[in-house]
Amino acid sequence: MERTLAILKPSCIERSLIGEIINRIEKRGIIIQGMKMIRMTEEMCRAHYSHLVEKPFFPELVKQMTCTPVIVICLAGVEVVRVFREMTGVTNGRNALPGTLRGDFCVSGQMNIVHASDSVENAQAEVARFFSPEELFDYVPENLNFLYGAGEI
Ligand code: IDP
Ligand code: MG
Repeated sequence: MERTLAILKPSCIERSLIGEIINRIEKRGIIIQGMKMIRMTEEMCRAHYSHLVEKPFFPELVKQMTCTPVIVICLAGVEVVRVFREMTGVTNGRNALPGTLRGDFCVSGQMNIVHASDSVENAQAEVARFFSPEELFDYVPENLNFLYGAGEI
């Protein structure tokens, strides 16, 4: 099984969508192995969004990501990096397909409510950046045999 990182951004917190997003994650059958509320700092934004630090909008991005606490969630499942990324939808909520989190709950490229890791390599680094090993729970849900068929895991 893989792990990936979800962040419920300030635009999710402020719009009272925490329950909606977690509900969708649970209903899909994705396993939650860690979850907490934190306040991101500029330093954390620089590490998390290192590919964007030179962009003109980066100061605005820091402002957006630090204006309220966020909820970070470690998700687990077979191919969960791709599954959750596709479930999140493309960056700009106005282009995201209906049925995706961004396509159903936002209309912005900036206030796009959820972060999803974009590759297995980045997912591993992001989970390790936001969670210590003691904060992650590698438990086996009772319904695992109904989430996946024989040989899928
Ligand atoms: P992603 O969140 O879909 O992976 P990235 O390109 O990694 O997209 O960008 C990270 C975040 O930075 C986006 O989710 C969005 O909040 C913000 N962002 C991306 N492009 C722009 C832009 O052109 N203007 C302002 N904010 C942006
Ligand atoms: Mg990204």
